Amino acid sequence: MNLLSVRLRARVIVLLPRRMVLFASLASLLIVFVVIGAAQAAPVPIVLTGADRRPATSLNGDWGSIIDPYFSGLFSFHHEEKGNGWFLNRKAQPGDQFPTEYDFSKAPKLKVPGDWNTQRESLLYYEGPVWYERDFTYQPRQHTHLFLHVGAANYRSWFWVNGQKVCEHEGGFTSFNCDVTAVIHAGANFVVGAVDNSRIEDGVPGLETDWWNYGGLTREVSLIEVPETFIDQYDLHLRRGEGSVIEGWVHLVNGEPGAKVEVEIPELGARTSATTGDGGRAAIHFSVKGLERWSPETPKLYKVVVRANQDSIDELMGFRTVETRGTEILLNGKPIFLRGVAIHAEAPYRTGRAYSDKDAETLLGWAKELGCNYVRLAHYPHDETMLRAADRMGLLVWSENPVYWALQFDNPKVLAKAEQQLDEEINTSRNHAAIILWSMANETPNTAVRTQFIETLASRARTLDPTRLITAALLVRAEDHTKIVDDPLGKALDVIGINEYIGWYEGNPATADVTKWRIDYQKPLIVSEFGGGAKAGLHGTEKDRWTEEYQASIFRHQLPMLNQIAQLRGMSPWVLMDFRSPNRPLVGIQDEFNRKGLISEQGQKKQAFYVLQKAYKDGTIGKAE
Ligand code: GCB
Repeated sequence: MNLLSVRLRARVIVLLPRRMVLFASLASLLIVFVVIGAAQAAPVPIVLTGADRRPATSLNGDWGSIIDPYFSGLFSFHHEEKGNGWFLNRKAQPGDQFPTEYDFSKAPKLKVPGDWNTQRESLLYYEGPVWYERDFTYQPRQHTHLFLHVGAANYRSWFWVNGQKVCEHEGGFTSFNCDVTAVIHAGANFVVGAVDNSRIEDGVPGLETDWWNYGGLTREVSLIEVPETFIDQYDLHLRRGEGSVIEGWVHLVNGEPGAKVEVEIPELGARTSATTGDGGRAAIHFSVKGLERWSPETPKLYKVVVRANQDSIDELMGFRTVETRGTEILLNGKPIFLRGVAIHAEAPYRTGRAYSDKDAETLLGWAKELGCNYVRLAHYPHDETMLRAADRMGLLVWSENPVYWALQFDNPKVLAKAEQQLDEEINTSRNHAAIILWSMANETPNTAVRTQFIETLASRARTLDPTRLITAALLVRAEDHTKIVDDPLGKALDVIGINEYIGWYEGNPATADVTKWRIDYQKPLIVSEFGGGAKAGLHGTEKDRWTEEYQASIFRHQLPMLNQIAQLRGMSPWVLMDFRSPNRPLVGIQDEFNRKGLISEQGQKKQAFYVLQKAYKDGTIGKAE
């Protein structure tokens, strides 16, 4: 606000009666706040589809790190946002009139990608802000846009380049891109990020989860350069009901309406072009001959080139259709049974947040060994590496929004956060053939406000992507020995997911033998969780909890029970591998790991692994129709 406008307002106020003066002053105060707020509002990061397919300058590696539990690097002693926070990356100068109480160049390093909890013993339980700094050199080229690409920062993050704020982001499991074009210099540059993994009441997820709250820059960070006019998002998929029509759209930023967009699949000799409309979007629709459809048995991927103006992206994509018919799930028009397992993004052997190709190949390799054609990637969007591996290895995927347990379902801010994360999840990963299901939520309380909240998400997901199926993992209620699936949220879903723990949290393994099921929806059903805990190497009788025998017995009793559910079309027992959770402190058994894994975090297979493997390989579990 400039001085002139302040003086003008002062003169107007002199001419007003007293009550109105008060009102005018309040209003002007409001204006001041709004103006200051607007000046400080951080630029909103954008979503790039197929970001990992673009040439990039990696910013992975060692970053200087400062642990800042009181967030004093950003907030003053009166909790005002500082103008001279640690994002300035100051170096103390002789004769300075004030002390500089931090120095990134002397600070210990943290590796990116990587959670901080498993990199430094003192940070295992840390929840709060941590500062990251990295120097880099760059030679910007004219007529380009440059983005700071962040694969994931759990949970809130703020970024500055050369001291200038470039973005803020909330949500720990989706990638985002901050426009840094205006702030990069030729030569030496630096980026500072503050990442805060504090759990917050109005977060998504909220305060309680059953996984470790790994903080930090848990996925890759890079600089992505694109031309001035560039493709930010695109969607290409096989049209339902046809084996030879590919359709979708390509969206161009900064293009003139009527700009030409091209899509080419060289191996099929197929090529099409289209022009963008007012919103920058070009509709794609073309026929291809000789397309081999993607499936778990034949996970065929094609190189697909998307071009517009000076921009071009080389994608690697599979083409398949998915739909439901009554209580069946059809893949490429044929009924399929989903032999699955649930997986957390926990790194095998070293623990911590998974991020590498090797992590993904180990986890998905175990799923293949188990006989799976499907995996539930719980409880949040996993990284591109995992999705690319699933595409390559032929594993269908349930991808999940972190709407987990209890959120503030009556808070519109929380809905906006869930919507934002859902948008990011879909817009970044919509071209993976492996993903067939978008899951809206896990085990949420059955209340009207919750149902409305998730229905809103479901219809948003359908609008964003009408080509996939919508699901959620519901809770089940019981009347005597009958399990009843009648959660009203089921109405909004294409496929019903349910979690149940017969033999672990209720009854004993044999309780499954006398359990009947009543499912009030004539839709396909996936048992998205069942299982129980066992410590690898601990043996005893089938009656001794925590032994491999007890866990195996749960599976032996569950499988025949589940087989009797007429509309059962898939399952993903909980869980492939043991994972860290602070809710699991039992000494000598859990030691802060959820032990429901079929495999320990050190790769030891438990007996239950082989029980399930046999059922999957013999085909004694599940019917496709
Ligand atoms: C559940 C949750 C999952 C937990 C699991 C357990 O129902 O969906 O996140 O880890 O139970 O082990 O209790």
